[in-house]
Amino acid sequence: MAEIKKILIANRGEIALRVMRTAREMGIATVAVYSEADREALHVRYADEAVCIGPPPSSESYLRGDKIIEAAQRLGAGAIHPGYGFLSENAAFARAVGEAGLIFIGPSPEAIKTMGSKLAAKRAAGERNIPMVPGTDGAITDRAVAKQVSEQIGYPILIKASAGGGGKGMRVVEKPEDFDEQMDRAVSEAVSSFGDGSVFIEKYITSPRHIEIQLLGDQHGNIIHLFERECSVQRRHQKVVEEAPSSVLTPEIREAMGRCAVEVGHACGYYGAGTVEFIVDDKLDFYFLEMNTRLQVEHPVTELITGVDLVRQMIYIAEEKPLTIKQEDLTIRGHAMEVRVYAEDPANNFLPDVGTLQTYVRPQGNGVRLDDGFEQGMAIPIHYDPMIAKLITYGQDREEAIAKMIRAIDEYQITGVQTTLPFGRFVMEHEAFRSGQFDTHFVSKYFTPEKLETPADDVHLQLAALLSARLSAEPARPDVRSVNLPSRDSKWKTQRR
Ligand code: MV4
Repeated sequence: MAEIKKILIANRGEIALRVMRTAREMGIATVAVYSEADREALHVRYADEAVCIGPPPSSESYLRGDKIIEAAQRLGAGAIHPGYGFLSENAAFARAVGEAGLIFIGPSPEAIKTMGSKLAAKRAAGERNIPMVPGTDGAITDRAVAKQVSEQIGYPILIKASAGGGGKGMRVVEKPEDFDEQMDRAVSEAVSSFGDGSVFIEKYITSPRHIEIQLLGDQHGNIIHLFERECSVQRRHQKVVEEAPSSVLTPEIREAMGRCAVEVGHACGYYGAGTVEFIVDDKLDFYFLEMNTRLQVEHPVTELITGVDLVRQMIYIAEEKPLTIKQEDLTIRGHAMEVRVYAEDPANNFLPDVGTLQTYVRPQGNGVRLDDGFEQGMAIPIHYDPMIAKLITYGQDREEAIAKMIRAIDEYQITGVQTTLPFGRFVMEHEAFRSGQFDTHFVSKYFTPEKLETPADDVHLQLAALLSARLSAEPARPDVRSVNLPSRDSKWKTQRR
């Protein structure tokens, strides 16, 4: 068994901080790496030591595995945690870390590689009786055969790139006449995006829910699941709201999905934290889609309903310790909700809106967790993902988690950049969301910018009221309440710059 005493975190922003916090709780020293754009970043300040690894572009910094490994060796960090994104699902990096005599806090390079190919993942799962969407067994080599298979499956069908991810390289074909055109597009997109033109066909499930199962596996062959997360509310394959548990699963289906997910894990000798992604149709039939071999953005909702610190478990697993959590000991307690806060303008087609956080006041209180990486006055760099924070709430049940989310969104004050907070509030207030009757089309079906409460007039009225109150008031008596806390019907959540 290898004891980890110092971890280098090969990431930035909220996830770098998230990992460092657990490391610190465990008495493990932390090393941050950062680009020239992140000199002042919180993850750099929080870490025990920090190393600049290059210019702002990711390709010259956070994606430079060689520099990161060298930094770990130089500072005596025995292990590297990759977070999500960047190098987290790069099998060559995981291998290089091991070859440098360091511990990669994550799965084996082989498991990363297998699951990085959707076809290889389906092949591995296919040997274990996991339900899968009807489709071709392997990559399409003969177009005539592929067309025939599509007729058998029944239109609409979906062409997917084996190397694809995040919805890239996916093409819906509604009718046989469109087959050739869409196939050409899918292949050329797969080649240009992934350098691999392998595509396969599946029946298109028209209104699915996206439900994923969290796994933990140790290096001794034990794998457990930590129930599901529902991630159906997404926009152009970018998740916006996640929750646990899902409001549609019955205990029986939950258990069946959990067992299937564990089987998928065994199929590739999985260890570390991983997520098995399913789609669920309107009859609650579920189908395995793919596996993500990293800690996911939305992992906190699982932590809140299970009480398990997933990062702590990842570190134990990397130290070759056997899992001490037994499947039968795990239960779901309460309900957790997560809203991703992006520096994007939901009133303007979610255009990225970088700038400086002029005001940044965090929500607090019972049942609120905020994972972020910024402070008031900081600029959001243009070089990286525009996610500012994850706002997570926990309640005894779904209604309570939603109520806390709305309250927390209203307390959260951000000015200087537009954010997706008003959009998160729109989702929380929507009848389809509240009733649990939604699928992956929720956003395109229900959202238009006019749905946002953007009473610019109200803001002006409020400012005018505030100003006149100030002007007529006795010489500056600090009135903390009017400055920092929203009134019940405050509309400052949608405040414009
Ligand atoms: C599907 C599907 C319908 N039928 N596969 C999108 C991303 C990738 N992980 C898989 N995706 C889908 N695969 C079949 N056979 C619909 C989607 C899909 C989707 C899935 C999960 C969450 C959001 C989605 C949005 C659009 C399409």
